Amino acid sequence: MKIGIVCYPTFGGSGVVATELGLALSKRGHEIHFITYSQPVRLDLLGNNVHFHEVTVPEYPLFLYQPYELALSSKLVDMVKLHGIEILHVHYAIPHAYAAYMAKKMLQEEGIYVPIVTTLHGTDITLVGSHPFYKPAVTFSINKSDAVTSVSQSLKDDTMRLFNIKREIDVVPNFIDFSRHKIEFTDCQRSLMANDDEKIITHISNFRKVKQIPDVVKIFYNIQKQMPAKLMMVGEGPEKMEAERLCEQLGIEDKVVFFGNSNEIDKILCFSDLFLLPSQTESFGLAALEAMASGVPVISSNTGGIPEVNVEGVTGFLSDVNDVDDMSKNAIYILSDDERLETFKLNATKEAAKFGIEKVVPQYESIYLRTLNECALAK
Ligand code: GMT
Repeated sequence: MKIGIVCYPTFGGSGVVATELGLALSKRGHEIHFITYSQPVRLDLLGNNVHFHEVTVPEYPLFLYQPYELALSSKLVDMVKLHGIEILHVHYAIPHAYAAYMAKKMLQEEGIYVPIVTTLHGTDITLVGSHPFYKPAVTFSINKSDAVTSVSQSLKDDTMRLFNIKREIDVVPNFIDFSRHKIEFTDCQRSLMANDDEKIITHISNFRKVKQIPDVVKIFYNIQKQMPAKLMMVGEGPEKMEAERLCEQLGIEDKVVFFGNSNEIDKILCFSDLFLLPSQTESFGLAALEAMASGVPVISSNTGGIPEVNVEGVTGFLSDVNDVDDMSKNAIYILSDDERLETFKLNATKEAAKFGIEKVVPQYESIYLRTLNECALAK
């Protein structure tokens, strides 16, 4: 199949999922066209079957807001015509599903029929999409997609609850490509980051409010009172400066490393003992799954789709949002006994194996085929 993939090219989970899916599909012989405003951060393999088409938005001073949707839908029309793309898979409803629908309508005028598969990732539904300013357009775009998938059952339920949805939603979970996720070196270089007796706690996110960054710092503060420990804070975002300030206030700044965005997540997770994800809401928690795939147990909130990934008492523990005391207590419980920590690490690896990409890619392929068939019949 010739598949066009639209996504955010940034470090966010939806872009990562879209990129890894596209690369996996290309390895299975499909021709993949990424159409987005810059090369996706995890797209390092431009091969025969993988193409990247940049969407540029010409600046015009009349516009307070430059019209990205317009540029994207025009680019989609051009790329479908130029490369014979058969199906468009858009990740994150806003504004991708909306722009794809416009492209589809423009193409129809020329007798070209390209179905749209929309994957909902979370904040496009739970935080941003349900805002009254966006809701009618998001509802419309979901209902007009030819197939809709969500990354967890919880996100599907949220979508049904928050919007007037008149179509089926397939749940296709996020995944790990273990061939890309393997640790390619034997020495994790742990000694560069911490002494042997120190436990390494890690948090990776886009440092937005929804991630409850102050809770990450407070949980770590409680842990390091009980045992020698270091905190690795990976990512960039609006809450980062405040977190640095909080570390100083608590007098733990020499125990916390702020990495910024990193393409070396595997290396950081390789030397981590515990992962913290105390988010307010999280439709899936790809970062937690990536941690588990590296054998890192997870202390998280019990919100959204996280319970579909982190298994209570097996791969880690889940607490109510904001319950810093409970999360600290659970973290200390796991870390304070080396044998127990080892068991949680093994469990995390085992559980993550259930989310191997080889189980998920065929699900998307069959959704593409089903959609193409349905659309051919409806023509
Ligand atoms: O976590 C973020 O804020 C980034 C966001 C995104 O759209 O890139 O992540 C969402 O999609 C990920 C991939 O499907 C999910 O694993 C995250 O749970 C989800 N984030 C939220 O729901 C807050």
